[in-house]
Amino acid sequence: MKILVLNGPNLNMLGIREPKIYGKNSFADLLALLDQTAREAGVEVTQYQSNHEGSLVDAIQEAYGKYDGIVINPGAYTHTSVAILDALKAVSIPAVEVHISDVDAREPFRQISYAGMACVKTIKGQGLEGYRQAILFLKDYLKK
Ligand code: CA2
Repeated sequence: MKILVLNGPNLNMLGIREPKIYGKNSFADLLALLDQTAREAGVEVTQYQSNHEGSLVDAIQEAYGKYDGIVINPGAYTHTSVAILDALKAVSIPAVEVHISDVDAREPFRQISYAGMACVKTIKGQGLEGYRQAILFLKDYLKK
């Protein structure tokens, strides 16, 4: 089972600022957690981070026929990108949306998610642990 984890803009800056919102863990810690989860769950996990909307759209398109599931944290593009929503719909790969923070408890503009409209599940406010939950959920979902 092959899962693609996509991270959007600024997520590579994790741990550098705003620890009250995003926690103290770094992006390197997230990559380590993904590796550990992949080993434990017996699934293949590939991670890609980009600050560019089009690169994320390209990555989703390139996943077609190669990956069984997608975990996506589109960062700020969550709240703006119809292009990412359309790409997820186009490839029709089961996707889980992850947000480290509880977006529902923040500014009103963070309460709209375009990408989430094409996802089978959204996990928010669980910190980096949300990525682990998303991979385990997809493993189970894809088996059914
Ligand atoms: O909670 C999440 O995971 C978000 O997707 C994170 C995005 C934010 O725009 C979304 O509304 C919710 C931000 C990515 C990280 O931004 C940083 C900002 C300052 C320091 C480090 C990272």
